[in-house]
Amino acid sequence: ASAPWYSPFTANTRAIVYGMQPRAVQGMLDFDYICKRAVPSVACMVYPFGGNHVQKFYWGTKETLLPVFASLAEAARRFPDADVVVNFASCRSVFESTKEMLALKQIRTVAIIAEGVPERHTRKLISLSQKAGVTLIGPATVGGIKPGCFKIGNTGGMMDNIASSKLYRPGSVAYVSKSGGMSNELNNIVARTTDGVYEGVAIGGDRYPGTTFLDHMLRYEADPGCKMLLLLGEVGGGEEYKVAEAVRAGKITKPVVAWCIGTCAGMFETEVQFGHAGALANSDSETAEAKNAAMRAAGIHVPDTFEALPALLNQVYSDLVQTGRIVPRPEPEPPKIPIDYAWAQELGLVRKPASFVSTICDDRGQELLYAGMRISDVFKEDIGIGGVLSLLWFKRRLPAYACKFIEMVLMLTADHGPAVSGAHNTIVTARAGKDLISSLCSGLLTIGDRFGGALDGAAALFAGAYDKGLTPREFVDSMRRQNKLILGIGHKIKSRTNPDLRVTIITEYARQHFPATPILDYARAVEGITTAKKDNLILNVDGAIGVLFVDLLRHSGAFSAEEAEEYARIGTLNGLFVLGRSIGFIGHYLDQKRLKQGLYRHPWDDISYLSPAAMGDDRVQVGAAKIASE
Ligand code: Q5B
Repeated sequence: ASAPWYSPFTANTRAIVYGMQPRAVQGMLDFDYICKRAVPSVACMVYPFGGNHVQKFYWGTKETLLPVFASLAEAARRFPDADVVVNFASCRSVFESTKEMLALKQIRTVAIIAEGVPERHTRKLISLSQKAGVTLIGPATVGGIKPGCFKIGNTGGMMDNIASSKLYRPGSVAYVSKSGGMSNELNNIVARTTDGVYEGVAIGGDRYPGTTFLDHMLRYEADPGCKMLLLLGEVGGGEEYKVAEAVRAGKITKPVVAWCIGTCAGMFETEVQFGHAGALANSDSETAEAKNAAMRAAGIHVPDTFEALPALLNQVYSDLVQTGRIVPRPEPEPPKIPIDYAWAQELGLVRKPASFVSTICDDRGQELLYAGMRISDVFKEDIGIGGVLSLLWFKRRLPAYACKFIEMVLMLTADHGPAVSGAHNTIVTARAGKDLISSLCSGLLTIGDRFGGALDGAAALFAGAYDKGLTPREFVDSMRRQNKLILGIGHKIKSRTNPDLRVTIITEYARQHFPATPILDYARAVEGITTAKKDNLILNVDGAIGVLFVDLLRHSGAFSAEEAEEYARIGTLNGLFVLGRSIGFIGHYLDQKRLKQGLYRHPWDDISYLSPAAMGDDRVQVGAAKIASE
């Protein structure tokens, strides 16, 4: 059965929310839940962008899905029982969307939240809504609330506010106001001075509200659930006179308490425009004082000041109780309100062990922080990529010479031609049609002990031998005895006679700027022994960077001995080569794509095809003879 005309909101009301307003919808569902509604009041949402889909919400502590439709027509067709639309469309699109809502036969109530709707549009919508018999609440309103039944959008504020004003169960007092903020104040006052709110509507602060004070007061008069009326008017307009007239004419017989705010306007020398578009007295009759006097004269209970309103409400309510017109109901147990984890955490009510710990970068605040340094300061202080790396890798600022050293390493290792293993693989991958990241990864995955990934190993070997007090000769001999190559020694093309200038540049810089370079000196002494054996067994670029980084970690004063040891152990130094060489690999990838190089196939004449027999391996023939004999 459809609800009576005076009751647009019941415990069965189903609404369509127009616009993507997940917070407002969650607020409505939370309200429904603590009111113990059987089904959520929001049937679905309409959002013209993004197609039909579903959105996840909480129903109490559990999760539920609400459909989102791209068109209002489809939403209405799928939910024929939905007779309320909460319209969150902006002031630009609200006119067209509301017209569409008013044309739907099933819709009985539309709340328009948008502010700044042109008055000519509102007046047209009022005319259309009256023709269609639709209750139009707003524009420029937070909406309204009916405890136990329905809440429009964000009305009532947060759940703790709703609970403290006991809006989860009906009282006897129905109010109408213009302002959403003042509605919250009324919810609070009514809850403290009476048995609570029966229904409350904020009609909005525009000069032409969709429905007026009187429209709602007449509804409340007709509604047997409402025992007492409250009106909070304001300076400007003359709607309060219509309510006074209705009381005088006996159209409203239930006790009415009213106050018109803005009495302070008289203290100003010029006319005062209060917050709402309509809150300006254009004549003496539109002043708050004149309207309060008229309402008082009509028999409405009007206090002397706003501060006296609560006491007056309590007095009128107590009279109704005493005369038996209100029978106070037993107070239900206050509902348990599920609160969102994020909010509970902000209030300091819950804690949980984090799954992740991160100590280098914080993106949560207004400004990104690198190891505590604001990104704006990173640029203000011009710390460069070396400075950024030192913050993100080592969580500290390093001296300028160290940052410069890091930058030199990245520049030196950026590329060493297309022939090296990693660049070769990047090129082959790019030519196989793969994308940048795949090609880059293919190159990076080639980095290892022999190619580009010998920095940490070299650092550990040289520093270890030095710390053990081995002479360079003893170190070389011990490595030979173990049949191990010395990481950081040897190069495919560079040699004593064809020196690697990268090594020269970086070691000269370190000798000039580092406080000490004992591990470099030690490695150079080892190089003296290995190059005596073979010209290409030089301290290579991996080795030079590796040992220099140990010298930096140990002697810059920025690291403890344990930290210096740990950084070498956890692979930090190979990271430098990986980072630097990524620049080159990406360059090779782009180069190949630019040149539109086709699939690479290695030429046969560059492969020695050797059959097992040619290698003196007769296992294939023996196997074949065995199969034949079986
Ligand atoms: N012998 C680099 O070898 C290379 C010896 C050694 C003692 C050694 C080799 C090696 C250690 C790993 C290392 C980083 C494979 C290199 C880099 C970045 C790059 C690359 C680029 C760029 C070269 C001939 C004779 C043999 C060996 C002996 C060789 N290395 N003895 N310690 N380390 N080094 N990798 O020339 O008696 O004849 O049997 O693994 O530090 O990757 O530009 O290309 O920027 O991209 O092929 O610079 O040194 O020499 O293996 O034929 O050996 O020397 O035992 O002795 P080769 P092999 P024997 S920098």
